[in-house]
Amino acid sequence: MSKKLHCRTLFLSDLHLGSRACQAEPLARFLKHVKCDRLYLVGDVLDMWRLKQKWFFPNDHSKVVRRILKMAEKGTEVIYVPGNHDEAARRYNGLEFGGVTIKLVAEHETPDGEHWLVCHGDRFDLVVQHSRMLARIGGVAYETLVSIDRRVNAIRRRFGRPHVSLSQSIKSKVKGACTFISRFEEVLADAARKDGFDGVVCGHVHKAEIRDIDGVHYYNCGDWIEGCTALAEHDDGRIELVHAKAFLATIDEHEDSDDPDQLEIDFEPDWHALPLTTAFANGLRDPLDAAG
Ligand SMILES: [Mn+2]
Repeated sequence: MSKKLHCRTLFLSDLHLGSRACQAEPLARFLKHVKCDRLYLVGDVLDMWRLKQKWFFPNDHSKVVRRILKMAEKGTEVIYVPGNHDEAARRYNGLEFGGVTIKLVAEHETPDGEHWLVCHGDRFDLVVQHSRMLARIGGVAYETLVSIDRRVNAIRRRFGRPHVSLSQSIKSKVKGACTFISRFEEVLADAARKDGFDGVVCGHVHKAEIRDIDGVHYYNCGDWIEGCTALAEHDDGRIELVHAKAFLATIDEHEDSDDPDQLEIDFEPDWHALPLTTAFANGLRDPLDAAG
């Protein structure tokens, strides 16, 4: 028997299916090893921004969609809360298809009777888009920049040019990005508190987090571009941040072999998946648009 993660609720966000940056292969493998009563997809499931530029939906990405629909078929309640990259799905608020329900925002009730707001979080995005990119530039990148800086300035000196500090300007922007994320967290927790919630579950900033902010629980699912994380709520209400790659590494690789036959049986094509993703990608041109 292969090992499975059994939990009451699983929260995933920022899958970015349809983007080359999405780590769909570990995601599909992870979902194969999860059993949960409820699954929240907390936005940016499909990267329609990328798909609109160029259609990219390889097999691993389809496997994720099929996996989710399979979970729904087997009794998992799937709630899809769209984000900004898949906001076209927002117009289908309240719609249910193949066991997946679309909701602009959701409310989760814990075993202890707490109520948590579940939303992607982009509505609270206070600063411009590139903050997120800057947030990924960490200390290592900074060190590299410093060394580039040195070499650039050595050359500039030789030509009698004044000193420029690339690292200095980048560093101040990285600091700004960190401030942006902590502000995002605070603003979200504050909004949840004002609406009478005990906690908030979100995504968007690609930074997994479990923390309490002035008495409100703040949970961020992270992402599947870099972090590959998920939030699991256990039956006793305990919340755990699951690092999927570490989790997968503990699974018996023999059980989870890449034998194509096994994969084929497990990921038997479900053609519901095809019109679904196509409909989402073409969301803006959907006939339902006309109805408003
Ligand atoms: Mn987002």
